[in-house]
Amino acid sequence: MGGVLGKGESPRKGWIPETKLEAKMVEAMQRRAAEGSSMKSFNQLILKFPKIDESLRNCKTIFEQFDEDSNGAIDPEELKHCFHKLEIKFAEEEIIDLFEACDINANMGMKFNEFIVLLCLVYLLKEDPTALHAKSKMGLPDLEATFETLVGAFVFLDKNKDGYVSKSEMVHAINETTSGERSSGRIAMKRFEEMDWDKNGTVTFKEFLFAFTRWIGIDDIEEEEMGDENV
Ligand SMILES: [Ca+2]
Ligand SMILES: [Ca+2]
Ligand SMILES: [Ca+2]
Repeated sequence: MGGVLGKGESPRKGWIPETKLEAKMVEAMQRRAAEGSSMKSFNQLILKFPKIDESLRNCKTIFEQFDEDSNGAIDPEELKHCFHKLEIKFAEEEIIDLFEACDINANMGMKFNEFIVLLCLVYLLKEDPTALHAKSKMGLPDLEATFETLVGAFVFLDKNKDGYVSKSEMVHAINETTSGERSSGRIAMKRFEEMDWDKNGTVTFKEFLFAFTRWIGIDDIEEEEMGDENV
């Protein structure tokens, strides 16, 4: 079957990021992709699920600690305190951009899964070599190792290293893993559709992370949104 991407092709060079934050994310991801990924197969990622799951769940105490009024969500003020305590030196504008990007139901509160996605994006963005805060540690070594795995997984999927995962890249990754089983194409499609939240045909790192929190079951998204699945 055709349509599988070779490593050298880059048909999406001209893809235009929708926001400034997305542009930064894509840039950071392209930089990381140039360094390569230690991930060799999709199975390797799946094998790491339990460890990632455990590490992210442990993050709940951090979440609760920063949810100062204990209302189950982190608001922009609480997030600023959080960045301050973790010594993440982002400009106020950057913090607000991140907040809005991750607050997917737009109620000005970070739920646990949104908070995790946000921290992971921070992890990716803070390695910007031009930034003063480069190489600063978040002081969360266990979590950072997990974020590194997630970045590595995305880099593995993004064969043409443009900072996005396309449908054909997803098919390619799954095919590599399952060595041509009949159902693998369908599995790849399903996984891709689960990830491509805004249905624009391409998956950003943020979308990948949200899908991931759903796969391991730590999302707080209302069930209605996931309803009437066509199996
Ligand atoms: Ca709160
Ligand atoms: Ca790509
Ligand atoms: Ca998308």
